[in-house]
Amino acid sequence: MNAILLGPPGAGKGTQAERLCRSEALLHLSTGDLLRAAVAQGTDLGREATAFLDRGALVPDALVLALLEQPLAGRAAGEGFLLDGFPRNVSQAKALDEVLGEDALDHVIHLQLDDEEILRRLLERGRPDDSEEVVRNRLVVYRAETEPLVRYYADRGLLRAVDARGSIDEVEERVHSAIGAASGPVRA
Ligand code: B4P
Repeated sequence: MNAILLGPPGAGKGTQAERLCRSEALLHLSTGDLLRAAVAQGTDLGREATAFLDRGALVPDALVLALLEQPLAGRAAGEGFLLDGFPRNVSQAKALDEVLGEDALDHVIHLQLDDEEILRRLLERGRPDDSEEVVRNRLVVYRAETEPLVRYYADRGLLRAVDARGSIDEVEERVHSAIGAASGPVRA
């Protein structure tokens, strides 16, 4: 299975991706995590990305695509993947189609959450890019740049809408129902 997790900042993409990749044995590719790792390692790419992350802007497409190139090419034969936080705009989606071919995706899971709950969750998390001002900018960027992907993938019959309110376990159950996963959530 190859899938994308789409949704506003703080909807729980990273949280749900971790669980889904465990239960379905998928390769987890989070562009947010890859960018933060590049920043922490002080690579040239990380230094370039810092200013964008700090103000909640999208990092330029070329940098994000460069980060994904190796992990996507290096995946084991037949290994499914979950893209978490990528694509973030239509141009990234088109680049992905070019790299993988248009039939590569099985599901685009769309986590839906209102702005009030997003702010509550992110202010509680408190990552450096989770200040109220930066989160509000990330939301503006999401509506303008990322939300058009909902139509992009709905038109291709790939969109699976998931209500992201409620507990992490409840959302996980909904994700599994939305994709018709045979295995269901893994419980410790
Ligand atoms: P991301 O790393 O993708 O992060 P995010 O959208 O803020 O969070 P996510 O939805 O994963 O929420 P999480 O599970 O952590 O992006 C960060 C930045 O990187 C972007 O602003 C951008 O600058 C850059 N970037 C990333 N990808 C890019 C791309 N492709 N192109 C350009 N730029 C890119 O959950 C949030 C919090 O809520 C956590 O504390 C979690 O514990 C909590 N939570 C989750 N589910 C919950 C639930 N059901 N109930 C209560 N709390 C919950």
